[in-house]
Amino acid sequence: MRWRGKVYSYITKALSSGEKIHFTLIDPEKIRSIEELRNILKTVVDVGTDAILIGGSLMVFSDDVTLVAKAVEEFDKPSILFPGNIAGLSPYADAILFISLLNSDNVYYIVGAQVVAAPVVKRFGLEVLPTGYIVVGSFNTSVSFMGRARPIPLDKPAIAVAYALAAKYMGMKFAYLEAGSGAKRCVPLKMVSAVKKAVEDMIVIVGGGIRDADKAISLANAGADIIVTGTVVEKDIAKAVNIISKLKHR
Ligand code: 1GP
Repeated sequence: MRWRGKVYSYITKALSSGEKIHFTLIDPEKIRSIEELRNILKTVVDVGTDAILIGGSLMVFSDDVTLVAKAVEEFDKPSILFPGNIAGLSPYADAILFISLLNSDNVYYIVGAQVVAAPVVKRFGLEVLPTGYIVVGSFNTSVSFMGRARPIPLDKPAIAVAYALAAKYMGMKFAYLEAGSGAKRCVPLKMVSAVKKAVEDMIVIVGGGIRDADKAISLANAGADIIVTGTVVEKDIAKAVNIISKLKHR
């Protein structure tokens, strides 16, 4: 928990020096053993990932989140909660992406879960990173299904811009364009560039379906400030290493 209160400035400092940021997403449901988790963390930290996101849409229990957050403490990188629901909270993380799923059809995912979580977040003392979460592309992803999202069509960047601007005007610091974990198609470059151009100093996070370094770099060049990869870390760690190292040494 050494990073508490320092995560936002760590991110903005890196961005203002021209770096792009990489977050490694660890889904507690996918962890097979603590040794494997430590190996993954060591590999991604050594190659330059900037922080570890912890979360998932299904089967997440706070004890599992705590296990991952405690493992991250062995490395000098922040742990950031990325909760799909209130069971994704843990007092052992540094910060939380306090997300509102803006294009959900269900008020629970826009503000209901957040109201339940807020006093707990305060009690835990987590650093809060206010985030407008915008689901893009397919209905056939876990985040779309579980979050009752009405995903933004891939060819409608103006709608993503409208959501991201609304998030900015409501005071959120981050806009997360999410294609969904394991998505067949990631967020289109045109959508990323339109959103970044509109929101300017707001931090744009892009994730979902990013499986190779070329795609990660194109997204960063289009305006993504932070690139998130999860599935590739679980399925092909060598590819994840390639993505991180190329992104950090563009
Ligand atoms: C999902 O954006 C993240 O929330 C990561 O997606 O698992 O497809 O890398 P992937």
